[in-house]
Parts: sequence; C-alpha cells; structure tokens
Amino acid sequence: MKNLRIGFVCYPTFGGSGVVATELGKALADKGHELHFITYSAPARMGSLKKNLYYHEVRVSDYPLFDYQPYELVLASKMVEVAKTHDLDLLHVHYAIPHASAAITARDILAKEGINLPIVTTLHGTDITLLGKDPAFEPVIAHAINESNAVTAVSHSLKSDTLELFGVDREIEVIHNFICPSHFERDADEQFRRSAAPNGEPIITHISNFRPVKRVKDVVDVFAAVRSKQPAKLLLVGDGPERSRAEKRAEDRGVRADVVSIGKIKNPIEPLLVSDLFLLPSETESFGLSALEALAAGVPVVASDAGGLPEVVEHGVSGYLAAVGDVEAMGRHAHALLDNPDQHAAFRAAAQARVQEFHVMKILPHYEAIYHRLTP
Ligand code: GMT
Repeated sequence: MKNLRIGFVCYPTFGGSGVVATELGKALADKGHELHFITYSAPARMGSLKKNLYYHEVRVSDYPLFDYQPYELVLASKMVEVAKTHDLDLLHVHYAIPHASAAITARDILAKEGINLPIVTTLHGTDITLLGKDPAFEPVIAHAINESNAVTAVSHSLKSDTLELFGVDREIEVIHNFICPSHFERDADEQFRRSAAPNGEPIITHISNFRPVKRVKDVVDVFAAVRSKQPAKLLLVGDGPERSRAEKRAEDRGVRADVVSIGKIKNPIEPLLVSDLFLLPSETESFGLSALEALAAGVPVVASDAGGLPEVVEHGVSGYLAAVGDVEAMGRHAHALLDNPDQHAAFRAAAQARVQEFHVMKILPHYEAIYHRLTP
C-alpha cells in the first residue's frame, strides 16, 4: 500500500480526542505516512518532532474589529495552504465543529482549482452528545457529517446517538479508540506511591478535565463510601471547573485528608501505574479513553453504565458498571474488589487481556483502509 500525505486536525489539548488524534498520527508516521498536524498549538502528546511528523500553526490575529476571532476561517485557509504546499492526499479531522466544517470549506476552495482533497471526520462525542443538543449548532454539525467523504465514530453508542440526534442517513463506521501498550510497559514510581499512600493504602484514582459531565462529586461520594469501610486514598488528576467543588465535597464528607489532588499533568500513565482502582462515573462518555488507559495499566474500572463505557469495561470481568449517579452500587463494587485480593488480581489480569482488543496495531488498519478507499 502506498504511503500517504495526511493533514490531521484536532484539539491539541489534553482531552481524549486530541490524545487519540495525536497517537494515531504518530503511529501512522511510524508506518511511513507523512503527517501534518494543523492546529493552534502543538498537540500535548506530540513530544519532540520526529520523522514524517510536521506541525503547522494556525494563528488567529488579534483584529480589534472582531469580538470573537474567526478561528474556523483561519483554519480553513491554513488547510488550503498546507494541502497545496505539501500536496496532501487527504484531511483527517477530529470533531465535527469547527474542524469538519472548516475542512469542507477548504475542500470547496481547492475543488475550484481542480484539487481533490477528501475529508475523513472522526466524531468523538462531546461534539455530538453535548454540543449537538444545542440547536444553535445542529444544522452545521449535520452538514459537516453529511458532507464529509467518510465519517467514523469512536463507539457504537456514539454512532447511534449521531444517527438519532441529527437524523443523518449515511454510512458511519465505528472504529474504537486504541492504546499503545508499550507506553504502559514501565515500572511504577514507588516513591510517588509512598507519598500518596504512606501506609500502603489502596489508591483509587480519577483522571479527567473536571467538567460537570464527569460527575466528580460522585467520585468523592464513592470514595467516601469505600473509606467508611476500609483505609484508602483518592488520587485526583486533572483540573477544570469542578475541581475545587470536588475538594470541598471531600471536606464536607470528612475525607479531605485522604484525597491527593495533584492537578493537570502531561502523562496520566504514571498515576495509573500506582493505582488499584479507577473511577469514571460520568453522566455520559462516548468512549472513555481514560478507562481504557486504566485497564491498560492493569487497573480495574468502576464506571457508569453510560454511552460507550460498556464497550470498554466488561461488567464483572475487568470492572463494574452501575447506573449514572448510583454511588451506593459503585461504592459497594469498589470496596468488594479492594477487599478481595484474589478477585482484584483476576480483574487486573482481565483488564490487561481486554486491552489487546484495542491495540493500536489492530485499530490503525481500519483507518488506513478508509484512507486508501478515498485515495485510489
Ligand atoms: O470528555 C472528555 O474528557 C474530552 C473529550 C474530548 O473531546 O476530547 O472526550 C471525548 O472524546 C474521547 C476520545 O474519543 C472519548 O474517550 C470521551 O469519552 C469523549 N468524552 C465524552 O463523550 C464526554
């Protein structure tokens, strides 16, 4: 199969979609494709530049006339420029808005010059399940989905939400998110473990951007339920609007002394390697990449039975699922697992076996097949 020149557009932040896009781009570059990231800052997980990997910054000027700078239009112009300068074969954009809609504008401009630039759009969730519910965005998102040359969704759940919410009638291919197991093949930082849990207490971890959809209050309540039965520590990783509220909740529940809230860090693998259990009680989660990363680190997951989470966590095998908001059930499951070393070890092994299904080398060919279909 021929190597391709691919433009990648994503949010360069720590969010799951940016992580997936960046790791996919890096894996494709390793296989010999030429990858051009087009975004407003270098993706967080990009690391140092390496062979076949390029970054093109989208700069929005500070024009005083605009109260809101038109990022989407500057992005579209940049896509046109990079596509022409680097002779791109296709664009793979992560998120319907503004990335797919900007890509469609770029494709239309290029078509006038006789240049064909197919667009692959990957839907990650919040563009559909949260933004998509806002009528202000609905027509643009539906247009972006309908006009892309190929559309993928990161879970079956997200695919059916998309079809239902937008009434679109087109092929959407489900390609699950993935992990690179080699990233997890390292020793846990024992010094960090001792500092978080000086007396060898089990560590329960939550990693997110602390937005309301993550229900971080439930994380604290589940932890408080466990803590009422046994010693344990809660490790909170990440930052966002709900972080201080979660810390306050821990104070109100009398468990603040057992909560270690370390904030945003570059690589969530380190805290996962010292963890015994991962909590993800989200309101909804199109996939739950952090849950998959926890499983890859051999950490069983207790999560809500929502969105794509059941496609990742097998209830009673590598973790437990409970109804959104059912902190009593989540607390019961968490305590039962931590209290039973044999069962915990079995869940750890099942978690590591489970993630083989999501190995990057298994998932990546599905994207490549789409690319080759669009660039015969
Ligand atoms: O919700 C987040 O943590 C960030 C968000 C994003 O856009 O990066 O994550 C979404 O995409 C991830 C990667 O595909 C999924 O694993 C997350 O489940 C999804 N978030 C939601 O659906 C709430």
